[in-house]
Amino acid sequence: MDLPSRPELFDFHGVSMTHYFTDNWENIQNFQARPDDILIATYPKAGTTWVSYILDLLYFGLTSPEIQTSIPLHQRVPFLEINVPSVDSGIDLADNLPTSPRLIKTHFPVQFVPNSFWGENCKIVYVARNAKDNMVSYFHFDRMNMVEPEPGDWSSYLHRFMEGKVVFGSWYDHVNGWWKKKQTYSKLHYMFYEDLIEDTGREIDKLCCFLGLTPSVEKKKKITSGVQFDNMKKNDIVNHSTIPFMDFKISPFMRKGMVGDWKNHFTVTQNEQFDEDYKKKMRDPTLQFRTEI
Ligand code: PPS
Repeated sequence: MDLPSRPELFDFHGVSMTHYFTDNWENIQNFQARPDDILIATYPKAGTTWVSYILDLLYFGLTSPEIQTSIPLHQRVPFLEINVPSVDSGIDLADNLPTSPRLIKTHFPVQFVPNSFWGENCKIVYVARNAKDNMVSYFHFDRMNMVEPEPGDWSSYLHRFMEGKVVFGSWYDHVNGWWKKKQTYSKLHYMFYEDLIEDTGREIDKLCCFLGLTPSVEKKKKITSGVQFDNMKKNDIVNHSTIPFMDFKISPFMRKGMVGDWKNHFTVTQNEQFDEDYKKKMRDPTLQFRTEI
């Protein structure tokens, strides 16, 4: 199979994007959401797969265990805007999903979300991760994922990340844009990767409360254990090992799964520059991230 080539970044309605996520723009914008669809929205590398698997198990874990062990998660929770040769497009997968509800993933900044999700008043789960760990994870992902632009070296990557010159644009705009949306759209549950690490069970409880689910204690225990990093890492159905354009020899998808790995990457000077810039961009005191727990 011919592997897709690394794309160039370009400005798309004010957001850095690649053609793999914009080629299908018209179809994506015209996507017809259903009232019970659940959208999982994140900046890339914030914990999308983790929360997707939690929701997948909450809704379908007991009813269709055979599917849980045969169809990869990325096909059961389609990535709405992806359109890469030789794999099913997100739109096609979503349109053909037999499940109810449909769980759908997006990395779009809030202003790119197709109108029908708002019109149908769909539930949305947004996951955010602190900028430093998010960037480290994204850097390693861009090294191993052949449909991402070449990341270059760490130092140049760090500066491009700060300028929003990575796919799906500025982390700062993304997390703030969705946070602002939460103030006016009540069906949005905004959660943090660091909270999930700190207490997965507590965050699953909050999710269930938002979704109106009441799993048994037994089921909740099983899910909490199944979604721990080590279990997901060895689970081929969720660890992305079947995706042809990812090179796990360069870096695994389930890489470290921790808070604070940024300390192994940032120099003291880089950290100071980053913090200085962060203060200027993150002016809303109600949105706070933890870079260690
Ligand atoms: S993607 O490509 O945008 O969908 O990636 P995404 O799933 O959002 O993020 C991948 C990072 O999430 C980590 N991850 C987890 N951490 C802790 N526990 C669990 N269960 C878990 N599942 C996924 C994954 O390891 C990536 O982070 P890094 O820091 O690179 O390890």
